[in-house]
Amino acid sequence: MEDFIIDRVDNITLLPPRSGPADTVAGLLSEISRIGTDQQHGGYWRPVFSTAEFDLRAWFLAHAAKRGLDVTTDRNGVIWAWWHTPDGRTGNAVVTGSHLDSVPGGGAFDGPLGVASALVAVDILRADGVRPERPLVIAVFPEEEGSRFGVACLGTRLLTGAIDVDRARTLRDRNGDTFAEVAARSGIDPSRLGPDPQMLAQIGTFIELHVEQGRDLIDRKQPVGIGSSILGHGRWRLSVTGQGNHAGTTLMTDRRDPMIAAAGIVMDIRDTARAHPGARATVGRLEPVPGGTNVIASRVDLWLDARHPDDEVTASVVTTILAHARRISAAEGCTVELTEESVSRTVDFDGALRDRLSLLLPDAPVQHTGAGHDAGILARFVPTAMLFVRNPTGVSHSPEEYVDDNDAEAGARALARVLADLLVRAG
Ligand code: HGY
Ligand code: MN
Ligand code: MN
Repeated sequence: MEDFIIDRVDNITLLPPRSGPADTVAGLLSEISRIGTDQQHGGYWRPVFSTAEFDLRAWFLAHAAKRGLDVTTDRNGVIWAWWHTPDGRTGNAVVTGSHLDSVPGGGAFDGPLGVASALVAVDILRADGVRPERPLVIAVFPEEEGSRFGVACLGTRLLTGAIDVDRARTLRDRNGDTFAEVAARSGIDPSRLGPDPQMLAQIGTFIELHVEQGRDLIDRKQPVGIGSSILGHGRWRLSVTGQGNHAGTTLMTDRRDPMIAAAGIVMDIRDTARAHPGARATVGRLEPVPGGTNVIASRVDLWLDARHPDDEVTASVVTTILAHARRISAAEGCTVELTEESVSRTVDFDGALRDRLSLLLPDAPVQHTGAGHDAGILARFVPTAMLFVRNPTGVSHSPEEYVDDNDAEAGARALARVLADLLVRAG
């Protein structure tokens, strides 16, 4: 496994690890609570390879070092923090972890809860005298949200070969910078991006703990749940093209306004999703070009997020939306193009592993999730499971996302329980 350390920590203030009493999940999260606050939207904005995410990487590196974990950052920017076995074997590792990047206006827990809980779980295992017979690795995966470069779980897709590397290199952020350019500025050699079969082969089991996204555990009066499946989901860009013009000199009868067509398409997306039971479709991002107050847009880009348990239905929803979008656009003298940006098929987690977790955590309900996760990508390659921690609001991708301190600690204890079983029992 080739690796290198991103040596950018020198120009980032390393948060001194807390000395004194054992870390708690709530305490770790409070340490990073000031990093990457989103002044514009509230909540957090921690795009991959931004200063905020680098500060979070530095925070994690400091806590991994404090625990004597052997840390490497690989060719794709994934951080691997190893608790080696006494004989230093590397295969059949138990890996846990999550992501530190966020959506714009994101909550405090989506991603960081899994990373902080992994650090505390290591502390619990050590305090309990667990002597791992398999390596334990905490992983931090970059660009899980896909909120900078548009592809969800970009880090785990690169690791596993689930994305064409040339396509990954040419993905652009909102400034027009490519992933290759930003990676190079971040100390990553773009020519080395891509699958890491040696590292993937070392992963025996992956367990991701994550804040619950949606309302379930609060109603079932349980602090922790076990994942059964991830809803298939995808992202498509619709580009509606019309005639840019002057807002004051263009009569209403002389317009080919893509904003009007886009408005009709957004409403139709809602109606089409409603017509497919179980489907979810969202337009959370819409960008007029050029975006002037006194300018009729020449083009409007809007992004569709569509999801359904049955991948065929998701495809049918998108096909229907495109057919309607073409009709709506034509009625406004406009045209529309659809571009697929990121698709993740529905994933069922490993049944035997899920059942093993249910035996270890008999009170934990088994629940599906409508949110995507790196666990969804890795599940195709290694036995994978998820733990969810109660979110009383059920709200996520918003500052209202919440986990109370006691549940956060309960999550870390549940994770430690699962890891202890996996670390000392083969398989
Ligand atoms: O979009 C999702 O489902 C996940 O939060 N990345
Ligand atoms: Mn997440
Ligand atoms: Mn998320």
